[in-house]
Amino acid sequence: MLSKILIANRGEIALRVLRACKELGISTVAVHSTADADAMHVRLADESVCIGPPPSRDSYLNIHQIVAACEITGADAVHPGYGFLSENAKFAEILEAHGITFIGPTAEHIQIMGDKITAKKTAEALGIPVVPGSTGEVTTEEQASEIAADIGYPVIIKATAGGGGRGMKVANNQQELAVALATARTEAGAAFGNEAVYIEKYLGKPRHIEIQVMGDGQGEAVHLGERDCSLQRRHQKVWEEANSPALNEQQRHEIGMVCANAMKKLNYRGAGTIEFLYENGEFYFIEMNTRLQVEHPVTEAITGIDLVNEQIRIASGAGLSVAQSDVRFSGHAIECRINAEDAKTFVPSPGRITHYHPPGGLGVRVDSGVYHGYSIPPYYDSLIGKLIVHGRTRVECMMRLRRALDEFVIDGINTTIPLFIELLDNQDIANGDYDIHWLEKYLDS
Ligand code: MV4
Repeated sequence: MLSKILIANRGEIALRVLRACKELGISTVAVHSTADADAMHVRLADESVCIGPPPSRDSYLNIHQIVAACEITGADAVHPGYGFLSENAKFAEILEAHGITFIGPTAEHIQIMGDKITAKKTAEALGIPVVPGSTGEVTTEEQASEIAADIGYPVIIKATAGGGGRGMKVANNQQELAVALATARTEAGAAFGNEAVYIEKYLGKPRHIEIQVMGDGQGEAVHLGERDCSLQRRHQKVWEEANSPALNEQQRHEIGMVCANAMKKLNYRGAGTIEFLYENGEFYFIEMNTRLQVEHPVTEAITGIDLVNEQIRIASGAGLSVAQSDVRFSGHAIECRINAEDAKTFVPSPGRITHYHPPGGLGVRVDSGVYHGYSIPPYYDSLIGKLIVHGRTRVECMMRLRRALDEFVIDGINTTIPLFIELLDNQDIANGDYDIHWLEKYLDS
């Protein structure tokens, strides 16, 4: 087993990882910027190292400072959390070169999935269903219109270096295609330093459904079911749930096994998420994330499996604690992302929390690094916590969620809590009847 883990992250996820380490009897090292000296994970860690000033590029993204902190403290592994350096292949490579274990997949797998064209080709070769479209980069208008005529309009042009919604253009017909291609290429070049784009059939009203996978890097892999993350605003997830209201047991089993088998063939190591668009009963691969995700607790709630514990086990060579036949799905879970933002305008709201009282009780989990009197610094993402509620049925889960939201007190700043209370009164939400555009349409009206 690993003996000392450096947590290369901040906020609620740093605390989440710290908790898993403590339960395994592994020592922890927190690294933090000067803005995060008072953070809860820094207080609870066995050791802490200040790695720089507030801007992320000078602290949480500073590879040299993090490697130095490993050397100083004698950490033998790094957990990157999500965001920051979690999907940086160079970081994984540098750590391994220093004899430090990166708690995650190989640098090669991070690289493959980071390039969306290569990811899609790889997924297809592994037997995962993909969105119809170009098999590689598209450079000329002639190439583009030939493929578009073949798959039919509307089409979407995406940057291979993009992902997460950045650098996409829709063309509804041949006339729009040339401009869409040219602007997509120019914007991709400017944003990512890589002009390469590809074309797909544009799906009009899909759901975003993702499959959680875990592999041991030795040919064993399991799937842990799906999460429905269709409720998004500007490509930021707002509410995630498992199971998806759209799937039955048979569909869950089928797509889950496709993903687990693909990860076995790939010798995938660690936690991963295979993202699909789901429309008219069909799954279409779009991307794979090679990290732990923000919404992993909903999977933990319905499976009882501690994903961070598994990540650490795998990184230390102990393999998975479960086989596929051990994985059972029980009940329903919903996660609400609590952001320090105005619930109507989404304007960030950093500042001091003058009163803090989190909800509790059966089936209620709060993952957050904030506390009474804590000041949220203005430099980072506005996610300050997550409320995860579990119930035997979706109805019970939603009743419990309403109760937990009513109990939750966070004074002194604005949060997105009122939005969730409002959503619970909506009939489409109650019915699970929503797609990726539902929330933005709702907020516009
Ligand atoms: C699409 C699509 C429709 N058709 N691809 C946006 C984020 C990136 N991961 C993929 N995205 C999309 N890809 C095809 N072929 C619509 C979106 C999309 C979206 C996807 C998931 C969740 C929210 C979304 C909001 C707008 C567009």
